[in-house]
Amino acid sequence: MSALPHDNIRSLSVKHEKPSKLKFQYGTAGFRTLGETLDSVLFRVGILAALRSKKLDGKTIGVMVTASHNPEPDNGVKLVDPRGEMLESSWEGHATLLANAQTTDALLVALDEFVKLTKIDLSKPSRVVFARDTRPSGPKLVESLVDGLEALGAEYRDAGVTTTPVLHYLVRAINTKGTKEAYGEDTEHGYLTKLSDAFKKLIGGKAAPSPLLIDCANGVGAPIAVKLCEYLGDSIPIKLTNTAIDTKGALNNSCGADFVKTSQKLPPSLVSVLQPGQRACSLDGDADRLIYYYLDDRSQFHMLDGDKITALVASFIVDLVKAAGLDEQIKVGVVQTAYANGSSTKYLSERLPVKCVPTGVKHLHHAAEHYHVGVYFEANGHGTVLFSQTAQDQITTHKPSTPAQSTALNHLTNLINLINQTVGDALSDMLLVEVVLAHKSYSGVEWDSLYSDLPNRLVKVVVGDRNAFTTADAERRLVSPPGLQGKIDELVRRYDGGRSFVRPSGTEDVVRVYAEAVIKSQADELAFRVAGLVFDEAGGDPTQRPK
Ligand code: G16
Repeated sequence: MSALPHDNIRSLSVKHEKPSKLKFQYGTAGFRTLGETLDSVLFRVGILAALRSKKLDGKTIGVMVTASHNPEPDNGVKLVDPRGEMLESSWEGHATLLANAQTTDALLVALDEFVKLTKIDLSKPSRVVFARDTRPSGPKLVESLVDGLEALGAEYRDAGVTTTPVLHYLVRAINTKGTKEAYGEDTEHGYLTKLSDAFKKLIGGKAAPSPLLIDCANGVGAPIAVKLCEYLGDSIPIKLTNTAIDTKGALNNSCGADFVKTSQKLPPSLVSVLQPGQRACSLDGDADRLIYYYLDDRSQFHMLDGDKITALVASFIVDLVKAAGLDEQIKVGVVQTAYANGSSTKYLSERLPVKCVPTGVKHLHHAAEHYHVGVYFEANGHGTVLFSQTAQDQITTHKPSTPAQSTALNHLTNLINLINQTVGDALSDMLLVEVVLAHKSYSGVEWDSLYSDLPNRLVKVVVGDRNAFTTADAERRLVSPPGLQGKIDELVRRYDGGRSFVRPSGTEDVVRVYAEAVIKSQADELAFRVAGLVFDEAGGDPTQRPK
């Protein structure tokens, strides 16, 4: 094929016309908005995925249909590159451009220009694997996606209803099949086997863990967690809750990782279920985020978020690397965002190199690749650990000189298999946390006491145009609107231990405000005062002013 099949694209594109007036944007996690408006976007993403595969010589590209932690009526779509990582950022702008071509004619012109600009050889094959979460709008959107794939004659595989991390795993497994970097069998069974086998080896010989309660956010994590429990057998007692994937309106509703992290409290459905001292965790709607928590003896809620997971996991890996006799060769580093609690950054920086990057797993992932072992978690519980090829080679070839070194090397090898290195994976991360807790004989209390979080508050501000807010210095400072950062600085100075920043969301049409201070009431006050500044600057409706 030396030119795009215009007739084919045209005949299918007319079934998927772009709604006039709507503007779409490929943001932090792909396109994300009300599911009922996304038909044309999915069709065009199908075409784009096929072209991405052609550009990469027929490698398999992933497409995930999900809106993750967002409310049930939302939906979204993101592309996954061949190694299971997020779409290369230079293609995000192209995706936005194609999604906004108003007519089929305009789309064809934009596609021709795009193929020319990016020098895509249209004679190459194209292969795509896709999946969706449990949202009611999913099946229809997948049909639109398939039309886009068929418009370009792509080969495709439907991975069905599964989690975002499983889809990322499949992409990597398909593309590495039969190579020395083979990632595992390219099926859900392969994924579950890989994780559960590694877990059983790591937990072997340790005291049986106490029961863990998992809040599945009434999302796609539920059916996959049910299957995972079968593979885990009696290696860990797990009780699943919020598994109602067929109940309308239940998804992410007063449950799930985002609810817990943002409201800093138990999902109401767990209040009469969770016992003091018992560990629990929440997944989000597509099971790529994880937040732990427990109630103390006085039934006080304690949250163990992405920062606490970083502290726990990074120190465990550092200790293993040392015990294996590889501490000269393998350096462990951490990546965070501005949302990381100030106490966590202090705790980690005293022990390891720490880098701060803008929000979005893609930024953290790329930064983590610069370490031998890179541990990254956003405070919202989205993250993983990357072992570079150099580190993996050191671990497999190092000759242990003592039994202790040999054990540590085995543990590191099993960790590499346990951790889904393609992207944040709530279920894999949950198993990782359980391994560390078992090895350290920690309950939630000991884990929590690694450092004390500074009180903090996150506030959303609805503004007319979130793109009027631009940032620098890993989102820690506002560049525009001009003058606003100065006013924020002035406010922050009045609060003991005060810190605050403002950034436009990449997944919702809002501006986010984060604040922390030594005292909870002060963190709340600072957040609302900064939110007020943002609101006034954006000229919002006075009745909607954040209070
Ligand atoms: C997505 C991204 C995360 C990001 C989150 C919130 O998460 O993958 O990296 O932290 O959105 O982003 P924002 O503040 O820009 O809206 P998920 O779990 O929704 O895919």
